[in-house]
Formats: sequence, structure tokens, C-alpha cells
Amino acid sequence: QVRASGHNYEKYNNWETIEAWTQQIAADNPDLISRSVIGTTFEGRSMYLLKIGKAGTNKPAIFMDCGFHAREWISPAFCQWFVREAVRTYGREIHMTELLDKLDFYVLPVVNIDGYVYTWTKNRMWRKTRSTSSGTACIGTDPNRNFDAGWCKIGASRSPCDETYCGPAAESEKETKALADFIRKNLSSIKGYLTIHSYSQMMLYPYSYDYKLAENNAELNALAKATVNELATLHNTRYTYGPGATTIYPAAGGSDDWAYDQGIKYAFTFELRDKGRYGFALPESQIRATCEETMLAIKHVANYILEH
Ligand code: ING
Ligand code: ZN
Repeated sequence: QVRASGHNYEKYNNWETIEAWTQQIAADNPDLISRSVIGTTFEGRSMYLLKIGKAGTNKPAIFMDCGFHAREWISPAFCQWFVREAVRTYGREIHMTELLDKLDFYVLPVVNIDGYVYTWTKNRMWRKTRSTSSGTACIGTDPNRNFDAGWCKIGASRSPCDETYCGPAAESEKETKALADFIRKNLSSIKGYLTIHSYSQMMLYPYSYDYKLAENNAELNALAKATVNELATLHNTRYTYGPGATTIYPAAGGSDDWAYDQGIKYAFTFELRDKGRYGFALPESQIRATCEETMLAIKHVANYILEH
């Protein structure tokens, strides 16, 4: 099988390599993957979305994104791993085969592409987008404070120089607007929303913008509990789980809360490895184990959604 030049699933890949990979993996698997562009970033890069699944009519879908925050490099690595595992195991492994026969995954491998490029070229610890706005020399908005879910009311900053700047308005960023527009357009099919961050080893669900509990909180809690137990079976990696506000910290404008309030009843934020030893700079030697255990979690959630 031909691979995108320089691409390696067990290394962190730069944007140029990931972009070429999206083209290659879609071309190599035409019966399972189609690639589209859902928008353009502030600096003009194409936002590629991969739709993975066997052709069918009226299929439910799960939307998964990676790379909201530029420095969380394990996140895009996981989206790439997921897509490869999907096509590698379809027709060989009963659970993946059933999943792709019965539902579609929309995978957005990197949301904040401009920020990701910046972490490769200028500042490894950059978090935000790279947008500029008049009246300030500071650059970037936190994309996970930029959604219209209690926008900027708690755990977010109105100061453009801060790491959690919520932006001049909800969906002010081209990247978050493109993501939100796609989900709004496909709301009737999208049953699950999964967003992959790092680090902390947590599985979070709404709400983060308020201390109120989700209407199906008991169900989300039970699903999260079963999912983190499944994840731990591989390498004994321990995750905590719960509503965002009380499990990590209150923070408004997050994408999972927004998706949930759009009516997507299974909305989760995953915080992958580790718990702080390496933090955002998780060594490449941990990519395989992290992605393998996270696959178990995502497959568990997908299977649950399919059955409910
Ligand atoms: N953590 C998330 C953040 O954006 C989060 C936590 C989840 C906030 C869901 C709001 C909603 O701060 C990281 N590591 O980015
Ligand atoms: Zn993050």
C-alpha cells in the first residue's frame, strides 16, 4: 500500500504530511472513505473532513474531531490512527465491520491547523488559533471557548492576550464556524459528538459552562464508567470521568456542550495521556499504546450509540 511520503502513525506528523495523508488514505480506500473540505482556516488552509463507512442509506453518524488545541499533538495522532484502524480492520474484525456497515464516522483530523503549524515552526506550546483582530497585537482565540454555549460566561477570558480568550463573538473563528456549520447541516444524522484533547486522562461530558446536569446525566455517567473501564483493560491506564464543570473545571464555549445543546445526546471530550509527567509533550514512544487504548474507548461508545 502506498503511503503519504514521510507519514508515520507512530510519529507526530506535520500538517503538510497529514494533508497528503488525508488525500492518500481516501484514494486508497474509495469504498470506505470520502474526503471533503468543510472550510478554510484564518491563514487559508483547507479543513479536510474524512467520512468513513460503508455506503448505505439513512445511516446514523458520529462526528469526531482532533487538534482543537495546537499543542495537544497526541490528539491528531489519534485521529490518524483511528482512520487507519478503521480501514485496516474493516472486514477482518467483527466489531469494526459492524460499526462501519451501520454507521458513518466523520473525522476532522485537525481543527486548528494554523495553530498546529505554529507549534511545529515557532512555539511548541501554542494553544489558540492564529487569528488577528483590530485593537490588539495579541493573536489567537481559544477555539474551545468560542462556541455558542454559555459563551464567555465562566472559565474564559475576554482579554485577547489570554490563553482562554473566548474571541470577539461566538463562532468568530473560521475554524469553529466551519465545524458548527457542518454539524448544523447534518444534525439529523449525527448521534454522537467526540472531541479529542490532551492531557489529564479524563472522559468529560456536559456541562462545563454550568453546574447544571445534563438531562441524561445518569446515562452519560454509566456510559463513561463502562468506557473508561474498557480503556483500562489494555494497559491499565486510569481515567476519571464526569461532567466537565466539576471534573476538570468550569469553562464556557466548549464544543461538547454546544453539540449537546444542539440535541446530540452523546457528547464527550476525551483528555488523553498523560497526567502531567510529559503533558502536551507526550513522547512518540507512547503514541501506539495511547491510540490502542483510546480505540477501545471510541469503539465502545460507538457501539453503545448504535444500540440506543
Ligand atoms: N481541556 C479542555 C479545555 O478546553 C474542556 C477542557 C472540556 C473545557 C470541555 C470545556 C469543555 O480547557 C483541554 N486540555 O484543552
Ligand atoms: Zn485541549
